Amino acid sequence: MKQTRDSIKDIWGERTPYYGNWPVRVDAKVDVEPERWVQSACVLCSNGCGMDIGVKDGRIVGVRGRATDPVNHGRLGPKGLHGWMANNSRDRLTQPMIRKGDELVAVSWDEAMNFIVQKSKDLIKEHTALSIGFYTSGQLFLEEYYTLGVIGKAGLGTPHMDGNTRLCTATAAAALKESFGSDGQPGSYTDLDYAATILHCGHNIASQQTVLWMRILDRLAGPNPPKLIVIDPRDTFTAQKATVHLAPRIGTNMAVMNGLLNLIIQANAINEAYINAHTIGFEELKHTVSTYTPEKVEAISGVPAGKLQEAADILCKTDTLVSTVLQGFYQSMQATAASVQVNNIHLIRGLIGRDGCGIYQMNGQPTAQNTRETGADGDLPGFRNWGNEEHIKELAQLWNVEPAVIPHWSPPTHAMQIWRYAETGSLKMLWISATNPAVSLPQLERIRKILDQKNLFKVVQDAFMTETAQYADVILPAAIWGEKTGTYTNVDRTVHISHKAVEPPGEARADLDIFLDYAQRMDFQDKDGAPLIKWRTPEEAFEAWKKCASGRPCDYTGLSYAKLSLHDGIQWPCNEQHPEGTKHLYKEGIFNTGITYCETYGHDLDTGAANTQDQYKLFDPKGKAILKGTDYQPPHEQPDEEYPFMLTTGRLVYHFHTRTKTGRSKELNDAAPDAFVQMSEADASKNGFSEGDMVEIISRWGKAIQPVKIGGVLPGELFIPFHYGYWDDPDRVRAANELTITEWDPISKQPHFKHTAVKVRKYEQGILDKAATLIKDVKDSFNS
Ligand SMILES: Nc1nc2c(c(=O)[nH]1)N[C@H]1C(S)=C(S)[C@@H](COP(=O)(O)OP(=O)(O)OC[C@H]3O[C@@H](n4cnc5c(=O)[nH]c(N)nc54)[C@H](O)[C@@H]3O)O[C@H]1N2
Ligand SMILES: Nc1nc2c(c(=O)[nH]1)N[C@H]1C(S)=C(S)[C@@H](COP(=O)(O)OP(=O)(O)OC[C@H]3O[C@@H](n4cnc5c(=O)[nH]c(N)nc54)[C@H](O)[C@@H]3O)O[C@H]1N2
Ligand code: SF4
Ligand SMILES: [Mo]
Repeated sequence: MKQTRDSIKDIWGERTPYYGNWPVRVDAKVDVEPERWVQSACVLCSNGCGMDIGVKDGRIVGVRGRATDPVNHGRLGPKGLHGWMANNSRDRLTQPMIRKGDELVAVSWDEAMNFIVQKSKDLIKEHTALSIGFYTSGQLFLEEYYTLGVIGKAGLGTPHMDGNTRLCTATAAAALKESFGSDGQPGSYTDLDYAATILHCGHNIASQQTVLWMRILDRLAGPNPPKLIVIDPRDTFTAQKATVHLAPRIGTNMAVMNGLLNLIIQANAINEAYINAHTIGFEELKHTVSTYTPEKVEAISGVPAGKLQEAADILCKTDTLVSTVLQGFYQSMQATAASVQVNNIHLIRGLIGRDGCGIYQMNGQPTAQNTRETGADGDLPGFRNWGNEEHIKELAQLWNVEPAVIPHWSPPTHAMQIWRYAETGSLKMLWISATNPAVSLPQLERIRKILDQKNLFKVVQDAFMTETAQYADVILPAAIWGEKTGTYTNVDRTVHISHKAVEPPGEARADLDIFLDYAQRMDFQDKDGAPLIKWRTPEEAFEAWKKCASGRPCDYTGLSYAKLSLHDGIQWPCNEQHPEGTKHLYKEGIFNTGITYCETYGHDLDTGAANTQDQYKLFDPKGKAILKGTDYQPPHEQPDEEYPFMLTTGRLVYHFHTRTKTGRSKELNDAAPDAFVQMSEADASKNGFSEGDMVEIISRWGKAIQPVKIGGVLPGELFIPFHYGYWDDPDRVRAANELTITEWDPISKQPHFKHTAVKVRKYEQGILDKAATLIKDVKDSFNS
């Protein structure tokens, strides 16, 4: 076995200190010497590191970073280096299955697809297409999402389509739309090469984007190192490197952000010329934040007034700034409102649209950007505005259908509402692709009940027998990364192509082929009676998408499979004006907020009430950015006498989500074999808990049993990683989401995974039933 380093022990590898030009370091791990290398990019987080897949005898045998790729300059992290092992796992799904009685029985593709088609037709006849919903992913390829989007919007005409991106980066999209008029990250990763200050908001980048963190570590080790501000209640790897670490109480981000903005404005560190020329709403914002003195912020958040001042001083003086925002903001109270305040810092200081100034309303999943661009999350493709009739007409023309077919009479149904419709019975068919809601949605007891309903027809399209697949009426075995060709876009808008390297196992098929097959069997037609979907291959799908994206912010018209295969990643918009792609959006200070171009007319930050086109007319920003603020609101569920702790949940460096991939790599799994509950030393000693003691954690929504891990969190707070479900340990109730609350942000509709009030007591064997409702027969799959 050859590897350039043991990335389990040495997560980030050796330093290559720099300022300006990040040196190359090629990381690799191969089991045996490959016969050939196939161009690809990693799919285990939104960083999108360029990598080659090593192939021998028709099997994946390793990976190496691509030295020339602008995203990673050859580097790979532990997940990237080890995650491919899952492809070769012997427990892959290899045949379609249909539930017959209590059994899932292997059937042919014909039988499975005909069954789904018959069911769809029956439902449409009896209940209209509004009885059919789709819950997809941030992990398919662009071509697959676009095809699915067209099926939903122009084939069936159902508004019930969303992705797990709702749990992930709905707030990224919402925050960008509220400030700049459309989705699309303003900056470029190269900003990190020059930035004097880096601000991480609720983002443990050291663990969750290890390669981007290597870039920052290399800057910290080089000349002119940046100052780092980290806002996270826990003492994370990221926080440990901070110049200033602000550790607010869980759920109090808004107060901290208002406090920072207030100090910047009070110090007159604002760029008045920029504000006047390129923004609207400054006076209101100033008024809103004016009462957030450091003392008030300290009272709300626990962040010492002096620390807030220290952070503000850095933000006042810096002439370049890169900010990243992620789940500590997106999955917490006032998610969109707080994330928008990060945009506001950049706008009022004029730190946007040039080298060294980037805002990352971060993505998490590798292809979440494409879910949003193509409309597979329910939005309209090409960042079009569902409230703008002209945008609907454009799509209708492109697809050659009547505008009325495209569901746009109300906002698209968000995932949490789709699950609610399934619960109440108006949704009768749910097609779940590339996501595992039986572990990743909040309040799992409720989700299991919904999935268990006999009158909900469930199609599950996955590569493994997940906790969710156990409930399926039909299982469709999917080919995954490495086994199919397609493109995807990372968080700094860099588009990569990933070529098929090996055949999928058994009869597993690419998601694109499955969706195309469904469209053909359903006989979806355009106005002229021709097939609605006119493409058969990934490349043809990409070409069709280019037409849809043309002239929109995410313009792909200058890209092609040939170009992407010749080059490394290229940043959209890439078109005639920008044939080599675009580093920075909004260079001239002109934003996508014009009334005919914008993706949204905006929302009230408190209630989430949406503006109509007429309301927008009253303040049409005509290309200026929108500064919006509001007051702090506490989380609805506060710790009290009965539930004295605030629980938060999140990730570990070695695992990806519900571990369907990383749990099948022996190295990654050995590095983090089980869940735990993290607790402060003070609380452990007060309650008489020692390291490793099994405790029962109880919320109003469910319970879980975990070993105690002491240190790293504030007193009164707990943390549980959410990766661990039941496929490899059906005997202990351990999923973090047994405990989480069902509520969401009023604008982005992203659930609040980051705060639930809980109590903890010593676990005594026998108090709890085993996870009886759960998986019974997935025992021997692990590490095979
Ligand atoms: N290793 C690994 N990497 C991943 C993933 C993975 O599963 N594993 N998943 C990918 C995906 S899809 C995503 S979305 C990203 C997520 O990446 P992150 O957002 O970095 O991950 P989380 O651990 O969910 O949350 C980040 C931090 O939020 C903090 N937090 C909790 N509550 C609050 C609060 O009230 N305020 C503030 N300021 N912070 C709070 C937590 O302490 C935690 O350290 O990671 C991506 N990368
Ligand atoms: N408590 C708590 N819950 C959370 C979070 C949290 O921080 N705390 N974070 C949330 C976030 S940000 C996210 S992104 C979600 C993630 O939650 P999920 O989406 O449920 O997590 P994954 O395990 O990534 O599930 C992806 C599934 O797709 C399958 N798959 C992979 N590639 C392919 C493919 O090419 N085709 C098909 N058909 N299937 C494929 C995998 O086998 C896997 O079963 O969890 C959310 N839930
Ligand atoms: S940082 Fe993300 S994309 Fe890069 S190797 Fe790690 S998991 Fe893969
Ligand atoms: Mo995510």
